[in-house]
Amino acid sequence: MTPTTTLSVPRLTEMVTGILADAGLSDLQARTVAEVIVAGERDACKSHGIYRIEGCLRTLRAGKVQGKAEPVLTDDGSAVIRVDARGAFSPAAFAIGAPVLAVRARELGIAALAINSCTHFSALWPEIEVLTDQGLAALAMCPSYATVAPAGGSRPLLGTNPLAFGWPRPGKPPYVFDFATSVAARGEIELHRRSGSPLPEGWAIDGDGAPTTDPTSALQGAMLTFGGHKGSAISTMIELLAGAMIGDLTSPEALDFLGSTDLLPHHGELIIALSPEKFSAGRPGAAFDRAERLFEAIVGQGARLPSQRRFTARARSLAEGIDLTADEMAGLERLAQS
Ligand code: NDP
Ligand code: PYC
Repeated sequence: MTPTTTLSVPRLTEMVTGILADAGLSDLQARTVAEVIVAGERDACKSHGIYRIEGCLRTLRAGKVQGKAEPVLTDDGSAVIRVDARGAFSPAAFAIGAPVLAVRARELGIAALAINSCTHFSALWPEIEVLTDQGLAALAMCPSYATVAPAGGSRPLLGTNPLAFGWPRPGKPPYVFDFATSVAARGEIELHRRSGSPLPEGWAIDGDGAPTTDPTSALQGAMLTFGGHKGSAISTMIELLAGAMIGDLTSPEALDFLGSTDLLPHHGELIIALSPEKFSAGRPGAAFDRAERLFEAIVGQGARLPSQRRFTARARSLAEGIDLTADEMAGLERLAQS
């Protein structure tokens, strides 16, 4: 059995924050990036956990993310709030924009936060949960860089473009889904490459456009969209709304800007918050009750709700700590000493 080290959530957060701060991130950026990375480990979402630290540091050394930048909020009192990340990592920009987004959504019923010019590598569900914790429904989406072929195509063009949604459940963990619009996140392909395991069929094509289960060929070729033309269209919508519409880079433009998929992508993000209270004219109880009946019917068929696996992992991590393999622990210690 692989030996493991168990770290508490606060201890891992302290280690990751220290690594990022020592590498030159501002206090806000180090703390907010560490929080999303540790949330990934805590909730057993390894594709966006501690393995991402090295990518953050590579991108910082390449000068493609601004570790000391302070994101700037622009609020004209309308439903559209903007944060210019000024090249910082996205979690710092979200931390500055989210409180205003929540207030505005409660006032108007719906509001959107457009984040521009950020380096974005994280899972979206931590942001969604900030909003569902305040009784709001929410959608979040962003482009990435060109690594995914459109359905019927054979070359990278779209990003892995994640889409996340959350619905607040009074007294219960929220209903949240969060997925790449490619068959799997690129982080999953990289984890398969590192562990030497083949990909499931249908995830990717090689540089010649032929199906492949070899992670290295997949990383050099293109990933496929989930659900064929349906995922391809949703991914394109994300390019339009969270790229072109908010005046930021689409995935092919983000790859041109960066010149490499070895670094973390730079682009924007769109987050939309909706108030069930406002949409139901001050009587959200019926909407919440009907939502619960729907969830019960889903679970009643033996299905599970998205994020239940995460919430189970989270409860275990908070009670017992996070297990890291010997390799992962050695990697963290190396980064902490370098
Ligand atoms: P998964 O396919 O692992 O999971 C997608 C969603 O489906 C999750 O909410 C998951 O819940 C849920 N789910 C999985 N299996 C079931 C099931 N049997 N029944 C019901 N629900 C289920 O996610 P991806 O690999 O597509 O994406 C992983 C992460 O990568 C996401 O958090 C995404 O934001 C991130 N990402 C970020 C990008 C970026 O540019 N920043 C780009 C691409 C991806 P559960 O977690 O509980 O299993
Ligand atoms: O896993 O596809 C991915 C990804 C791209 C950027 C951040 N995560």
